[in-house]
Amino acid sequence: MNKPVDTPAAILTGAEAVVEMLRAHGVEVIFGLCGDTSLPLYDALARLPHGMKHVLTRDERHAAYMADGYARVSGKVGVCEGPSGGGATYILPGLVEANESSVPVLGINTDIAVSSRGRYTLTELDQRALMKPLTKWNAVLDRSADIPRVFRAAFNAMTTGRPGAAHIALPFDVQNGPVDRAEVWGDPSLGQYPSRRVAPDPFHVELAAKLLRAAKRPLFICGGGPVISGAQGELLELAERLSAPVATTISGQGSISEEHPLAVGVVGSNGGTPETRAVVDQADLVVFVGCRAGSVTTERWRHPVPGKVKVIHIDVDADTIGANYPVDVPLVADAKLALAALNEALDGVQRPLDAAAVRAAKEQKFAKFNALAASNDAPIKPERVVAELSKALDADAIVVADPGTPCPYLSAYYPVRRTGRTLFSNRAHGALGYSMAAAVGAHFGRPSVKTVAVMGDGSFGMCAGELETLVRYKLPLTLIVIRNAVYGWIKAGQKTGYGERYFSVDFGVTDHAKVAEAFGVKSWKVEDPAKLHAALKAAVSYGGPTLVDVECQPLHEAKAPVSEWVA
Ligand SMILES: Cc1ncc(C[n+]2csc(CCOP(=O)(O)OP(=O)(O)O)c2C)c(N)n1
Repeated sequence: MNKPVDTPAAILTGAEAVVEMLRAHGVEVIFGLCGDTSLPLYDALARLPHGMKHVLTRDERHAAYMADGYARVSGKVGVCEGPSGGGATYILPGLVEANESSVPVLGINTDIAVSSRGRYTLTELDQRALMKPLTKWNAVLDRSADIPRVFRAAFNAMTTGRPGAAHIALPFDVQNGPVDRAEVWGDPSLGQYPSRRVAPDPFHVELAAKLLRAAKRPLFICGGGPVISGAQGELLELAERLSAPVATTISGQGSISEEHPLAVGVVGSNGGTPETRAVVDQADLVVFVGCRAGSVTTERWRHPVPGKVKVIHIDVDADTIGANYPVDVPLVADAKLALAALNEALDGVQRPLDAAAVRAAKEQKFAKFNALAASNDAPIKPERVVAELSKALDADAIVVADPGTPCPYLSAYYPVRRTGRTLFSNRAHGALGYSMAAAVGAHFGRPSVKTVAVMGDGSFGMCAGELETLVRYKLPLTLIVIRNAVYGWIKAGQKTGYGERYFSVDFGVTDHAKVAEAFGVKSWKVEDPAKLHAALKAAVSYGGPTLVDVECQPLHEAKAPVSEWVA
């Protein structure tokens, strides 16, 4: 247990206790934005020798996205904070995304004083009701003495079972009230996830092993679970033992290196292709690992066909098992422990490696991609952007993709060469404008590698103000803006599903390089595909924030790996 820092007082203020509780759980960085109700908390952060870094943001949405990006790559809880009223409504989108994506993020909003409740006080808001349906765990503090217990409960909830977001509302007078210093303690192991692992029922392990032995063409479909659980080693051992292909969802990328002969890549309606779908359709047994088998992964529950394949479903969250597919064997467990148990049960099984079907699927998929990526057409094809970016970045670089063009293209074609979290996107709610802030957080979580955010111009419009933060902290991030002056994803939907009746989806051209330059970001504008490589190389090797504005083929005219449009 971490003891509080050595301050002489036996009684701390509530705000001091909050700082101590964060430190006791191993928190290193807090992303946030100030407000009137936060003054005691900020003062405690200013006075105490806690060693934590506070990153001042320009929007609470981005503070929460930063905490999310930080948590995704560091394996630690991300922390964000903001004031009452608008600070709470603005921080909310990031908490929802984190919660639904199984990312532990703690949101703290300060609040009006308990003594001011119900008196039409400026910024009064029912934070308990606001956050309850959207977080895994939340509380509004009514008295200072509860601070230690409430923070311990929040860290426990965030990092056990299925990880998720927690929210604490911290009223002004609660920050000033007394807390007994002896109560201020925490377990730093709860600051990481998963902090406690759940082992599978041996009975179900035996049943699963029996099915795996009997299966002719078993296939793994990995969601975010294996990466969250750090189960990559156990997954690889089992896949190689069975010579079974490993497909992933977008969140599951990093479960296996996509260079491995058994790695299929992404399957599903966003980022999947007809070739990867064919591998799914060939399976006679599917093992979903830390995967909800949702609409995108399964192309609306059509691939695999429910009832036509045997299913083993591994998930730490029992609710997901059997929600969409009839399940032959449920394994309610941490992915690492479940896969380790299966390896043990299958000890002695070692099938010869047969990766011919996976190799053929990948070759076919990438032959089509490479032809488009070699194109010298202007506006530049998205395939060319992805190909040039993969050449410009090291295998350990982190790439964050916004919805629109970036997500399907990067998840389908950017080669994830490492296990662990190196490419990610906000797949729970897919709100535009996520990647820039998430990349900031990812940089703080893993500062030794290059981090890049790829966004559409729609996303840029939703996050541009945060450029100032990148400049203030001199962050060596590279932002790539796919400029096409349209909400392309929606226009593509109008093209394929609504007889090309385009309505209210086009917007004006912005010179993103000039905007970024005005903030102090070194920028490039690229319209000629021949100049893209040099610009990307220069941008990623520069020591401060950079932006590359790329004029791109609009998504509705491109050959995007999105199954509804391909059909
Ligand atoms: C906050 C939010 N509002 C609306 C949407 C719906 N939406 C999904 S993709 C998309 C278009 C994205 O446009 P842009 O960022 O320019 O990328 P493009 O599709 O043109 O590549 C929209 C509006 C969303 N995902 N998030």
